[in-house]
Amino acid sequence: MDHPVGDLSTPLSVAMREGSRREHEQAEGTDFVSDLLAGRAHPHQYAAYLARLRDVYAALEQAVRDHRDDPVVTQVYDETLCRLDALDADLEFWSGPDRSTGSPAADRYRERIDRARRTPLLLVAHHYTRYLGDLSGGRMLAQAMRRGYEGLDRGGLAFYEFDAIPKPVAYKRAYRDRLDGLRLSPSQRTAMVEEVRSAFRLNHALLDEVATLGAGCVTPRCPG
Ligand code: 1FH
Repeated sequence: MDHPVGDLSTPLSVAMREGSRREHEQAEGTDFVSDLLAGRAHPHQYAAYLARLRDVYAALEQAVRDHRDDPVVTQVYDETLCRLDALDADLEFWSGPDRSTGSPAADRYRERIDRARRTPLLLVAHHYTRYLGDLSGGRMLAQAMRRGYEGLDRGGLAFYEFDAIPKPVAYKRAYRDRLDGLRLSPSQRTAMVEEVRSAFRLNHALLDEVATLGAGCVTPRCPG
């Protein structure tokens, strides 16, 4: 069935998913993701990925917290989703204390999130893109990484563990229901879907940036 984004009879959650399907496929198909799924990405690359995510989540989680009383943001706000502590634990495992990023892709992503503070509705687009992704594909990624890398039974995958959310499928369903309960104008819906698409593209650019860091590195165990 076709679900035009501006059509008010299409549930918002469907418009967001369908409207970003292509961007999702493109982000999922990046070299870094294939390398990670195959256990080929260098651990330093994964550390660089985590460091970038740390920048992004620091901005996202602070923005959402600052706007948690906004009538729209309050619908998705959930402190148990917060990933900053998990990212710090994983960074410790993969890279030690060096957290410097100097990443143009992470900077652009952060700037976009900070811009959305002016229209808190759009913070929900960023919230949706990251956390529903972490509760979906993120778990598959963790499974593949457990097969592809040694020592992950001792840590390193905290980012994908949501202790307070034992049933991610039910959580995602309830989350989508809350999105669908929002009363948005057609232009707000369009803006929301566009922000989701843009969030996916920013993730894609971030993944591509990490992929370039692996160039010239033949084996996951190579030094440096
Ligand atoms: Fe995803 N994702 N995703 N995903 N994803 C699914 C749903 C969402 C992968 C598979 C799936 C990213 C990455 C990967 C979202 C965002 C992002 C579903 C459907 C699958 C199968 C689950 C369902 O039906 O409930 C795989 C595999 C990935 C890489 C290994 C990245 C790009 C996320 C964006 C930042 C979102 C928002 C959804 C929810 C859609 C909905 O509305 O239901 C990924 C790529 C992860 C690179 C890490 C690294």
